[in-house]
Amino acid sequence: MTAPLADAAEAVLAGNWTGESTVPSRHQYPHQWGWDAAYIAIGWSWIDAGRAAAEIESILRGQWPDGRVPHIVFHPGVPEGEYFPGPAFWAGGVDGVATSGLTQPPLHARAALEVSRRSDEGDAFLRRVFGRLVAQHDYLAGRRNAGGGGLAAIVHPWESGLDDSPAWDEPLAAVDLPAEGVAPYERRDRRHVAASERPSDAAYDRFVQLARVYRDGGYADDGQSAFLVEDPLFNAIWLWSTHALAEIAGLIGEDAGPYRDAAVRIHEALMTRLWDGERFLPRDLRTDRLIDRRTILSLGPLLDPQLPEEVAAALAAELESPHFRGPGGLGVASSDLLAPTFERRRYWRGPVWANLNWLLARGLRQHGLVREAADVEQTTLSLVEHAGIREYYDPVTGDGLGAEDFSWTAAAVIDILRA
Ligand code: 9WN
Repeated sequence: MTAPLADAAEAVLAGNWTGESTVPSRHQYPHQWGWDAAYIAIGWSWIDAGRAAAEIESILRGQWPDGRVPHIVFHPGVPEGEYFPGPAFWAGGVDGVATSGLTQPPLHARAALEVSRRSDEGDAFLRRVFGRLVAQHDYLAGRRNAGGGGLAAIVHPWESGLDDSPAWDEPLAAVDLPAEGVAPYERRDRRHVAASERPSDAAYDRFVQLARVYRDGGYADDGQSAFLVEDPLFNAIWLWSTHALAEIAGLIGEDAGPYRDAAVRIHEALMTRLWDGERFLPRDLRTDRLIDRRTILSLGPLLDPQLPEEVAAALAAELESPHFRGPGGLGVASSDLLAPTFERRRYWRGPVWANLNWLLARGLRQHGLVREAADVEQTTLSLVEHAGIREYYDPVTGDGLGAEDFSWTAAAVIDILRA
């Protein structure tokens, strides 16, 4: 693949670097985000290992005493009005670092391991972050085990990272809104991106209401959230990171046993709680039923190295099917191309995302599905080359959508080209 693409990707990361960490995109998301930081650190690791380590240590600076790694660490210099909901809304944080109170997919241990491989610091970086990563995993295992079966539950669609996935339509519809209506708020997300590419107002009302209720309850993980879901992608990422934690422990002379055991437990819970015999589906803990929607979330367990071979093969076949791969062979769609909920241009309701394609390629390769992995990577690179380093892409035309100069897309490109 071409040098100009690599140069452009490096320029995006450099342009989004703030001195301490990297914003997802300058205008749309002017703070540091939870799982973005992990992808971005892996991208930086090929160019500047110091910045890669700083990226991870910056997001971990926002970690709460209970272990949660927040989904946003706010930059103090950015005015409140630049992003909604900003620091004043969340009223959260630690040691002078303002943060949100939600979390996001825990990709950080995996990123830390990858960063350490290209760092001159030897094990010193891993030693600095190990305790914090363990605390993050303990938080998920302890405070988020709402279903009691050993998986982590998310309490808000923003925690999935796939905010308005059709998988969340049903559980979101069941969220009660106040009789007098949701207290007024101002969306800021459509100043730089077309409304047709962003979630609906109805979805936003529920996002805001859920976040307010969680905040007003002191961010207590008491199992009372009106939205309470076990997400296969979130849990698969947690599992993938748990394997990384075991590896990190081994590298720095800590006991890897607890993390190996935890990985076995999460793997078994994924299989017993979210596999329906045909596909992985999110479990709605409010109804204790699986949510029967085909979305990219279901393909996430490819990241589980212990997945039985026939299950991995079923996921790979689903990924290659017309539900996820358009006739033009463009990347993997975020949700079923053939379903009535499919929307080509709207956020997580259909578009192709480079970070998810990157994750799936890693998962496929882990199961020896090398041709399939290379195909996903190559189509991702072509999309980006054709349409620019955007937040997401139309799976039918390949048009670039959402924010411009997007950091995790740049990071995915860099890792695919270099790895
Ligand atoms: C809310 C930063 C984040 C990503 C999420 C993506 C989007 C935020 C928003 O942007 O979410 O967290 O305002 O839409 O859905 O996955 O981490 O890139």
